[in-house]
Amino acid sequence: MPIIEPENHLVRELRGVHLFHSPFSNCSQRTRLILAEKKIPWESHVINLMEFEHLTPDYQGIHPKGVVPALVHDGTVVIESHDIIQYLDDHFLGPKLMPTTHHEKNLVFPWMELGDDLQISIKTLTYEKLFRDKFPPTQEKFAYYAAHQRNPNLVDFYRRYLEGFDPDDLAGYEATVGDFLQRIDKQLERTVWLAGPQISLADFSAVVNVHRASKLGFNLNDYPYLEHWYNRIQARPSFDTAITAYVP
Ligand SMILES: N[C@@H](CCC(=O)N[C@@H](CS)C(=O)NCC(=O)O)C(=O)O
Repeated sequence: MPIIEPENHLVRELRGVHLFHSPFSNCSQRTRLILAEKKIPWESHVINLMEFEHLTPDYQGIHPKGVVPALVHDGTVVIESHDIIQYLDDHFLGPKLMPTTHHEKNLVFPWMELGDDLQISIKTLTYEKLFRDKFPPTQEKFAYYAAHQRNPNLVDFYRRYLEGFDPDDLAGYEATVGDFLQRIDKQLERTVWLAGPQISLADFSAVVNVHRASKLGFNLNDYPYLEHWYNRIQARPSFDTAITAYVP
């Protein structure tokens, strides 16, 4: 569980639950969903990624990888959205979203791993299809990004955004997201929720990527079991609180 020692010592003074997050970020949405499901009171620190607010020394001193989200709970800093949601489930009252037996947990973990693996596909398609026109990359923005982002992988990503992504890579990412949707649909033909009869962290982990896939133009009607499941999750109050209230 990535509990980290922040360089920015000021966050150690924070009491209660604080989330450093971005409205449209799928990883942030995942953590906000769990906060809402468990009805945990929290303080919001919005980080505007397009204004490069995650590149400030203050924020990079909280999250050493220079991304959102980051959770601070009574001065303890937790990073990585899947670790944050497990931390929240472990440390707070409310519905238990991680099952307790070893066997059941092993049905949840693969969905979270899949979510981590999917991130590069989701991110690249998002930048290409949703951001390129709205937030076009420029040489100046890249220079600023490269000078302030400590994470070399992200600098390389931004360079590829500026120069244009490889069309073969984009096709591969489209296929990967399609496979992900297919895999969810197949699972939901057999079980009510992704990891069995109870809703769990697996569902909340995956739904943010399904939501993004719909915005990226994937046709969810092609996946009937998935679509029914997505409708059920969208009908929960947490979906509005954590997702549509930020970006309709
Ligand atoms: N594995 C991380 C991924 C976090 C991540 O990629 N965050 C994105 C937003 S969804 C970000 O902050 N990107 C900033 C950038 O690429 O400059 C997690 O699950 O928390």
